[in-house]
Order: sequence, then structure tokens, then C-alpha cells
Amino acid sequence: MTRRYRLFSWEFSYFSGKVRAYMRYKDHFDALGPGYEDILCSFDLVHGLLAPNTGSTTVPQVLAPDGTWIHDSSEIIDYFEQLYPETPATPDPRTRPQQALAAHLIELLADEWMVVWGFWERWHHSLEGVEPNHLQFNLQQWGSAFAPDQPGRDRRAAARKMYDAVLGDTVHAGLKDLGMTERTEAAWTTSIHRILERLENHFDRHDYVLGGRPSLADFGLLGPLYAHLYRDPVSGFDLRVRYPLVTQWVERTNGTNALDARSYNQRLYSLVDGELVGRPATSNGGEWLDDDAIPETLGPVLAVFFEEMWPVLDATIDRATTYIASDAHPLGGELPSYTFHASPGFEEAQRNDGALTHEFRIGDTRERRMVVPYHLWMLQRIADVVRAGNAAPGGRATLEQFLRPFVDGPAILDLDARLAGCRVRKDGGRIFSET
Ligand SMILES: N[C@@H](CCC(=O)N[C@@H](CS)C(=O)NCC(=O)O)C(=O)O
Repeated sequence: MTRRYRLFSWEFSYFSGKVRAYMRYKDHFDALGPGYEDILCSFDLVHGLLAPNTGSTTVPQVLAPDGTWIHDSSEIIDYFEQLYPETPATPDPRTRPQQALAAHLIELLADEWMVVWGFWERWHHSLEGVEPNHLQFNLQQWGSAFAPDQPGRDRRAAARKMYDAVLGDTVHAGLKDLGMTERTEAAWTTSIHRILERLENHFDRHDYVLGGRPSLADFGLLGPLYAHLYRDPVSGFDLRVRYPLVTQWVERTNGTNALDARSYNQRLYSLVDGELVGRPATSNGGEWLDDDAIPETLGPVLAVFFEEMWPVLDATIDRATTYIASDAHPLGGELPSYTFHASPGFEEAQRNDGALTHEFRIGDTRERRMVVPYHLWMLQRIADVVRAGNAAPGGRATLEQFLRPFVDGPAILDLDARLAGCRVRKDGGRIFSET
């Protein structure tokens, strides 16, 4: 029997939720070759297997049957989409330029902007004295990776030991690195609720982001929404009572326990002359909207990307370009690669007023945060989508029209040129400047 793909993941991990749901979706339609096994990635495996192969201790990572390692959730999805184009999750920019661009923008918003609040809600509500508090649940979930073979309470105790020794300091320093401080906490909270309200409105009309079938945008959004906002008890309660449609969408996109949510793997039935007659269970006939249309209710969600995240990406491009050209960095040399905290060895550059930090605005407050060079790699992917979309008949005009309503929207059309001084290359989990 052909060996299956091996997905190394944690149930409690943001980016694992994104990749797992994607692989489950493709596999359901037999569009993932030999299929996959989802492997709980104990810390023994992180340090003994993943790090030596990809230079990174983060999950998810995938090992292909031919021995290839694929790292970073977006690269994993791109890899499978190219290898198994049947039942695509990523709209083809040559035929669906607007939907392709919208899906990539939503993915970036979900991966690298919503992450700040998702990271905060988990660890803030684990702090002593903060009520409501889910520390015990949080330790229990982390214990599965620290001591998978131990009995239940011992798993939790192992996580507590790690939390007291290193984990607690790492996560709370990481939140500061991302510009989540006492000063900005309320503004970040307002931001996430604005996104959730707009999604609730969208899912009233459409079962998925682009219509009746999941796409890259849905799997991206599952990053913040599954392991953090849905599963963590404090935010999970809030999500269920305030955003029941978003809650159902989580179950629907995961494709599990979703009978009342309707899902891609389900049909609804009517009785016609005593016979069961089936139909797609999801909205829009179970398909993305026709003619590359963007659902009207998606515009307000995309607006958050342009109003809040784009200025940070713009500053990232400026700061990274200056840093790469400076004596502090040898061209072709390594750059920080982590999303959740300053990368080991780059603390001086990524903290305080370091060369890889910048001021940003969230709501009415200002703070400093670290530059994340992985954002540049994500923007390069978006520049590729724009290039392919422009080449489609009428593509340039379509994209211009799509982007015009957003603050600074047309800047996306010039991404290629903007990135000229800060192009990066990704090798496994490590990032280097392009020579
Ligand atoms: N850019 C990566 C991020 C992966 C990542 O940061 N994973 C988290 C768990 S969701 C992790 O392993 N964190 C450990 C750490 O930051 O040290 C992706 O898209 O997969």
C-alpha cells in the first residue's frame, strides 16, 4: 500500500486547524492522492524529526510519501493544489481573478492579523486573577504534546511545568512583540468583533466565503476560528452565544459534527412521490458564485484588511527594505521567520526600537510591533496572483474595479514593484533575503 501523507499537527494549533480542514476536504473528494494520517506532534517529534528536516519547530508540517517536507500552512496548500488540481480550493486567477485575489487577501488577514487577538484570548484568560479563566483547559490541551503517553492529570502537570519554566514568558513576550499591550487590548478586541459581526452577516447569506463551497479563504479563517475562538472555552462561549452563524460555519468548514450546519459532504433530501431526492446541502447550489462574482457581504470583511492590516504591511515593506540594504544584514542572509514572537537571534532587531520594528495604529491607539518577514513571502504570493489575473482577458480592468472601493486598494496592483527591495526566499521554515 502506498504510504500516506503525514500531517504533523496539534489540535490546539491555529495553523494546524487550517491545514487539517483543507486536507480533510480534499480527501473527501479523493483529491489528495493516497490520503493522509494526522499525527499528534509530540515535542519529541518536533525536536527529533521536524526541526532537523526543515529548520523549524513550528507545526503544521507535512511529510510526503517521497520524503519531501512541506512547511508553512500556505505552502502546504499550494503544494497540494498544484499536485492535485481536482476539486480546487484556490480559485484559478486566470479564470477567476477577483475570487482568487479575495481569497488570498482573506487568508492573509486571517493568518497574520487575526492571529494577534487569537493568541491573546488564549493566554490572557490563562493569567492568574483574570476572570473568566480557562488555564486548566489550556494546560490540558498543551499537555497532549508535552507528555502524550501520561495519564490525564500528569499531562496537565507536564504543561504546567513548561508554562512556569519557559512557555509563559515566551507567549507573553510574543504578545508584546505583536503590539498587543494593555494600551491596545481594547482596540484589538473591537477589531475582532467587527470582523466577526461582518462574517455573521455574510454567513446569513452564503455558507462559505465565496458561495456554497469552501475555498482557501475559508481554510484560512479556520486558523483563528477553530482552535482558538471556537475551542478555547472563554472565547468559545462568546462565539457560540454572539455569533451562532460563524459557529456553524466552523463546524461546516471542518466537515465534522455539522449535520445542522450543512456542509460540503452532505446532501439534503426531500420526499418526491415517496422517493428520497437529494440536493446539495449548502447555499448557492453547492458552488462558488458564478462569473467570478464577489458576494456583496464580503466587501466589509475585505475592508478590514485594507483599513487595518495594509498600513502594517506597507510599513513592513519599508522597514524590511531598509534593513536588507543595511550593514546589519548580508544579502542572501537569514531573516526572522516566526509569527508569534521575535525569532531567536533577532530579539535586538525585533524588540523595543529595533531596526525590524515599526509604529502602527489599531483603533485610536498607537503601539510598536515587530516586522514579520514571512509577511513579505505572503505578499509575493499575492503579487503572483495579481500578475496571473492581469494576464487574463480583461483581468487588469476587473481587478482595478474590484480594488477601487477600498482605502489604498489599488496599491495591491503595484505590489511587484513595491517588493523589489525586500524579496525573500523560503527554504523549509526559514526565510532569507533574495540575492
Ligand atoms: N507560518 C506558519 C506558522 C506556524 C506556527 O507558527 N505554528 C505555531 C502553532 S499554530 C507554532 O508551532 N508555534 C510554536 C512557536 O512559535 O514556537 C504556518 O503558516 O504554518
